[in-house]
Amino acid sequence: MTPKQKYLFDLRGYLHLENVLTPVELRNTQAAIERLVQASPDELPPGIRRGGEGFSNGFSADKSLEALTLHPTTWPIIKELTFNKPRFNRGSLVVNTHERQEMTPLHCAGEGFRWTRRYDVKNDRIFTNDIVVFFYFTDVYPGDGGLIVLPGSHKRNFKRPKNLFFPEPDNPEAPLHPAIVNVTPKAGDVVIITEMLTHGVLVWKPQDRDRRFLILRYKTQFFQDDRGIRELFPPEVMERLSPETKALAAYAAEWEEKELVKQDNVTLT
Ligand SMILES: O=C(O)CCC(=O)C(=O)O
Ligand SMILES: [Fe+2]
Repeated sequence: MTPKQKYLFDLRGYLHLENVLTPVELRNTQAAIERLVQASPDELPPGIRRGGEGFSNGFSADKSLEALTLHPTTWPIIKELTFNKPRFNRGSLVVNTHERQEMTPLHCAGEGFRWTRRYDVKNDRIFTNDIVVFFYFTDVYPGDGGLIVLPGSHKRNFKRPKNLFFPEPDNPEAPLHPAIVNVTPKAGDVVIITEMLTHGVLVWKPQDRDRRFLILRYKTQFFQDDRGIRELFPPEVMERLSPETKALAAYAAEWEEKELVKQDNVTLT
């Protein structure tokens, strides 16, 4: 990470990177997503299901999307934040429309009884074991809705008082609390957060445009949650992943170093 990125990520808990995708990457990914959106349920690639507002395992629908798990701009950052021990563990594609009328309340990792999610700075280096990378394929403008974050909250030390930020939870017109930021990425931009950051989602207001983005989640390679170390993706999905993506998604012990992390530019084979 550049000194500026490091400073801002540590200060705020997220980074908004502009114009990460090249015009060709953007065209190919947008076309792949449009094909998914137009597909009938039996035309979806095996292991991908439409549900709620998107497609589970949508990252595996096309190589242009799968390649984003190791994108040359985000990959070095993921390696740095995990101390070179990354594991990709989920990749859903979201198509967020005005039809969904309720907001996603503010939430974050580490708020409950679990102490397994971390954000630390050691020896001038940031460590976090729960990273979310959002690749955007459509534009978000101020007032549209979408992702909101509470900058700095990844370093909170106290429980968030109930209703502090949304005293009128049912009023979508209520002004945002001044501590909350609505992130407005454009197509081709990337937002990286530590899941320790308090965030939520405002109702999507435009009726003529939707919000399309990929959610790529990364943990440390030795992180154990409910799903433990077993396979993260259905066999039909695993089958079509490139060896590099499989390596990225593989469990490994804390002392091991994946071959993959020695490279900054990984091409899917
Ligand atoms: O819809 C969004 O922008 C954020 C979704 C979310 O909260 C998450 O993926 O952790
Ligand atoms: Fe979230």
